[in-house]
Amino acid sequence: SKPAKRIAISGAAGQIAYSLLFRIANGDLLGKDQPVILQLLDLPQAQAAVKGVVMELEDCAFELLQDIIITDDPKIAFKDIDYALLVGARPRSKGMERKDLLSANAEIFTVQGRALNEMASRNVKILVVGNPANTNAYIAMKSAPDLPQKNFTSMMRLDHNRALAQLAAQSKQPIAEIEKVIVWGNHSPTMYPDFRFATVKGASLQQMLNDEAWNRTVFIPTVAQRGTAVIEARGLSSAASAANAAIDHMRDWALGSNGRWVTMGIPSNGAYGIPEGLLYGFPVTTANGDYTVVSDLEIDTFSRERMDLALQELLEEQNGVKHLLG
Ligand code: NAX
Repeated sequence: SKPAKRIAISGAAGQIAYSLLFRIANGDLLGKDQPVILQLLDLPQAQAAVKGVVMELEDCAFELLQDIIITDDPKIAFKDIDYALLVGARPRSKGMERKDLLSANAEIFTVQGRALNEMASRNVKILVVGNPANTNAYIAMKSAPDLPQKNFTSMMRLDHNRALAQLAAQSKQPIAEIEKVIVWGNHSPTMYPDFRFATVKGASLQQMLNDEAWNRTVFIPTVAQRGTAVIEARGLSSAASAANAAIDHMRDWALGSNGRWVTMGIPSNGAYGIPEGLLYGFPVTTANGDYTVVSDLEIDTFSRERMDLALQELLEEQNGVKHLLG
C-alpha cells in the first residue's frame, strides 16, 4: 500500500477536532487507499483530554490509521508533516479586547509558523481554522520564510458551504447542481457571499432568483451571521460543520476540485485590487495539488464596496500585528 501521509492537527482536544479526527482517520480527507499518521498538538493542560480522544480513535479500529503522536510541542507535532490543520487558537474571554485577542493569537501563530518552517515537509499544505483565521494564517506565513507562501491558507469554506445551502433552499435546486459561488474577504461579518456568477445546470442562478432585495437583506446577512445563529441555538459554536468544511478545503486542495469553484483564504496574487500577500477569500479552482484564482470576473460598484470593507478590516488586523513579527 501507499506510504502514510503525516497530518498535524492542533486544538486536538477541542470540539472541532472531535468531529475532524475520526473522519480523517476514516479516509474522508485523502481517500480510502491512503494510510495516515495523526500528529496531535494541544496545550499541556489538554494532554489528558487528547489521550481520551486517542483511546476512542483506537477503538474505531480504523484500517488507514497507522500511528498517532500526542504532544504539546509544535516542533514534534510538525515534524515531516504533509498537511497541517491548525484549529487551536486563543478564544476571546470575557472583557478581552480585540487587540489583545489579536496579539495572543499572533504569539501562538508566530511560534507555530517558525516550527513549520523548521520541521515540516517543504510541500506541506497548511489550513488555519482558528480565529481570526485569515490573520493567523498571515502570521504563520510571515514566520515561515523558507516555506512557499502559497502553502498557507485559511478557512473560508464553511462560509462557502453556508452560502451554497442558502442558495439551494431559496432556489429549490439540488446543491450538487449549483456552481460558481464565491465568498470574498474575511471569515468575519464583513465577508461578501457573491452568487452573481452562480449557475444551476449552466443557467444563471441570479436570473432564476431575480431578487436583489433578498440578496442584500436576507442572503448576505444570513450567511455572514450564521456562526452567531448556531451559537445562539446550540450554546456552542459550529463544530461538525466546521470540521466538514476543513475536510472539503484540504481534500479539494490535495485531490482537485474537478473544475468547480471553491473559496479558499489565500495570500493574494494582487488580483481584484487586493494587495499582494494579504490573506483574503478568493474563488479558486484546484488541480494537481495547486490552486488557481478565478480571474477577470467583473466587479460592480456594490461588490467593490463589499470587497473593500473586508479588505479594510484585514488591513487593520494584519497591520495591527506587523510589529510582533520581528
Ligand atoms: P475549542 O475551544 O473546543 O478547542 C480549541 C482547542 O485548541 C482546545 O483544546 C485548546 O486547548 C486548544 N489550543 C488553544 N491554544 C492552543 C495552542 N497554542 N496550541 C495548540 N492547541 C491550542 O474550540 P473549537 O470549537 O474546536 O474551535 C477552534 C477554533 O476554530 C476557534 O478559534 C474558532 O473560533 C475557530 N472557528 C473557525 C471557523 C472558520 O470558519 N474559520 C468556524 C468554526 C470555528 O468557530
